[in-house]
Amino acid sequence: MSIALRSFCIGAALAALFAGCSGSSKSPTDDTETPTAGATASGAPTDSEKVVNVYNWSDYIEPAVIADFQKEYGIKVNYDVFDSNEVLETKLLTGHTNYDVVAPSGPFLARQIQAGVYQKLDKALLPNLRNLDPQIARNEAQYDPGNAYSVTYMWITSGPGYDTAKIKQRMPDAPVDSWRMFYDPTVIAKFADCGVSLLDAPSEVIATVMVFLGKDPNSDSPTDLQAAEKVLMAIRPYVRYVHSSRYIDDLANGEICLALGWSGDVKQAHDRARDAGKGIDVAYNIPREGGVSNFDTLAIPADAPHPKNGHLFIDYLLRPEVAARNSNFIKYANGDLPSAQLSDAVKNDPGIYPPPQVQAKLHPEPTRSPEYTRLLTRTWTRFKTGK
Ligand code: SPD
Repeated sequence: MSIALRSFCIGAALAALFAGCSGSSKSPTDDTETPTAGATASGAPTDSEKVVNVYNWSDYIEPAVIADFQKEYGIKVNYDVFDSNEVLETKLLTGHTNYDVVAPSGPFLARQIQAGVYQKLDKALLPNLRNLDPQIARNEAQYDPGNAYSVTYMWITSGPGYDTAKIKQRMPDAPVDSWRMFYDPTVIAKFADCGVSLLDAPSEVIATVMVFLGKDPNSDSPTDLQAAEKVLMAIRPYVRYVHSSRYIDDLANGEICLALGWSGDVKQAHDRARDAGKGIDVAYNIPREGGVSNFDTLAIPADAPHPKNGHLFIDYLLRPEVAARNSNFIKYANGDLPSAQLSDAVKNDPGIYPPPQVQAKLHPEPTRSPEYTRLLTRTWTRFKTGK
């Protein structure tokens, strides 16, 4: 989709959101739900159509987990992926997505709940809620009070992902654990030739620029936003592209040497590079200045055609062994209490499960107001187009 068209869609969707599109356009499940026609061996109800439609972030599940759910329950999983909250939000606000389970990040979840996009979870259908880490659930409740509409799937940070050899070659004392890697023009300029990418996640990236500037990442001041835009425009000439999933393979293959990426995605790039055996080593750091953290959640749209199957799928993902398999594979911290099946390598990786002193320096990504979002969208378009 072109930037212009995407901006229009987001603008239209946000206009609907903040005009209160929740009312009549979001039909409750009652009028689309198929009658209960079955139950699992343990008695959990299923929908009559043996299908569940899932829309999740790309590179965010162990593929065999999907296959195993299908085998166990005889329910077919139609699995689509996205790599941007804005894309998910546009679809949800348009309605009739046909999805039963979606994975919005916390700040987006919060405003989508306000817009009436989701149905409350039926907690009786989610016995594996008992496995959730209560502290994580409390933290996520800032976006979903009472955890009424969502569960935490994974939680994440963002920071520099880099090819250790190429960075060292160009700058032996590179500040690899600092936002200066991106936002100091004299530093990023050194890596322009080997390729730098940034996430296409305006709200989160702006929050990281605020951290770099020593400003409040929650700031909704237009003056602060202008200061952040100035930083971004100054580094634009050194950024090869702005994209939220392409960098995984590009880092692994040596197509780029530095990416502002999400923790687990960079770790996956590390694994892919190792498996390719071409001698590329990819590393990830949470910047010492502090960073931005986020929750990706699982929720059920109000008009989901198979809400019982949706609950069953969410409950399955909350099983300790399934959550651990996913984290071991995708390298993100899950919302469960650490279980025996979580590998030591993942559990002890400070880039995946940051120690308390690092967590103390993480700022949860804020939920943006409509006014701020409009300004931010304009800033972001100027940044992406370089004009
Ligand atoms: N490949 C999975 C990436 C998940 C990223 N979640 C988005 C967080 C938004 N702040």
